[in-house]
Amino acid sequence: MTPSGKCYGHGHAHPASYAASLEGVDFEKMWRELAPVGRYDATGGYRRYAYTPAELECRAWFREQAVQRGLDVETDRNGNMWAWWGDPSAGGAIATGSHLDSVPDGGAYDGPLGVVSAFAAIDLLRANGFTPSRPIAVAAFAEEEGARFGIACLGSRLLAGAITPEAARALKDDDGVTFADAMSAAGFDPDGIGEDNERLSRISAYVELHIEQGRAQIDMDAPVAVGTSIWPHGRWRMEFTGRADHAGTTRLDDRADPMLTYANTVLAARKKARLAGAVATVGRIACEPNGTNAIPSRVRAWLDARATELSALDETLDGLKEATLARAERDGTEVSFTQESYSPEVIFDADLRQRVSRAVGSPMELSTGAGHDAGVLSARMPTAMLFVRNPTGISHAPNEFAHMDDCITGAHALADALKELAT
Ligand code: HGY
Ligand code: MN
Ligand code: MN
Repeated sequence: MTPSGKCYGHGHAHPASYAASLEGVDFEKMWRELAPVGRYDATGGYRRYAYTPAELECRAWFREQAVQRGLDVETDRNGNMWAWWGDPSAGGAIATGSHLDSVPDGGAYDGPLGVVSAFAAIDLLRANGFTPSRPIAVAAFAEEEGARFGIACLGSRLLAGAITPEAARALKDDDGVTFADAMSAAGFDPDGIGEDNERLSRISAYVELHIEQGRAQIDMDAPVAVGTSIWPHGRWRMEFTGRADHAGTTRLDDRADPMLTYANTVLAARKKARLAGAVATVGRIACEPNGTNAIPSRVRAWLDARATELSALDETLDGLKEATLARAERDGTEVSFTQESYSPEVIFDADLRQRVSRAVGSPMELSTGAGHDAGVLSARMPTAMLFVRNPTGISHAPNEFAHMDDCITGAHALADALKELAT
């Protein structure tokens, strides 16, 4: 059993007392306030893209939660938000939180569950009379999904020095708006972005709670799990260039049709991934000029590829590039691969993982193919992750779901972890 007398590891139905023991904490109130922000009614999914009105409204919600709790709230030079319980200059802080931005038509939980749970955990600790001996911070990292500017975990990468300010400023969204212009338009200073060693030096560990993006916990009947690792994964932009021409009057043999090379590449990606034991996805495509009766001049498509082993990821990419170049040769088209975002395998800090695991009752452990800010920050500090059961196993889609009592169990677990680390 854990300090709070709760047991998270074995998935027993949670006594209604959990909801009662959240007195002073209104998890559901926070959830209800945030839920409508950036929700696209036609699909039920979320469109909270970095520095767009919906995401700025999420930032206002974050600020409100912090102010209501008397936490000092700030936005750092990289657009990441922080709410401090205690004086950050004391150093040795324990940070927790996640992100508020979403993928296109994403679910309600991916990101926000970690931020709401962080505020709820602070409420729980305060309701139980706990005073931390070191500062605790709730963080909401910017552009974690890379849905607008293409690079995952852009805010935490900038903080950690994992991407140069110049490269970040030049990133463009689908409308050609640069990251620099988007930051400026939202009232932030793009000239200030970059590695923030002073801030990093004040934080001794980061614990991120996240909805599970798979089915392991429902199959193991575990409401809470502890993360062990994040698979290596990346994103590559593929550009297929051909010759625009008339769809009706151009003989098949006279065509250099980039759509054909692209189509074969998608099939080859699935085949190479299956053979290598990896996963590969093409979910985003841009066709120019995108006319019904015109052979395209160019097709751009983005590959997301991941694997438990780096060798499997490399094998998938190498095999795909070879197959695609051969096909382009046949089609008379050109193809280029550009790596846009890459995250090496992350093995979470063993000591921190054990401390967190013990504090929450040693629940099941989980490796994940999903990237997180905790993965990026693990290069600069010990990080750990807690996962909350997702009965659908679905994520990055409107049907992503977690039962409220599992969410509350997760908030209790996070509170126990923070209590262990901040004592
Ligand atoms: O794509 C991911 O793995 C994460 O959800 N950003
Ligand atoms: Mn995500
Ligand atoms: Mn996420």
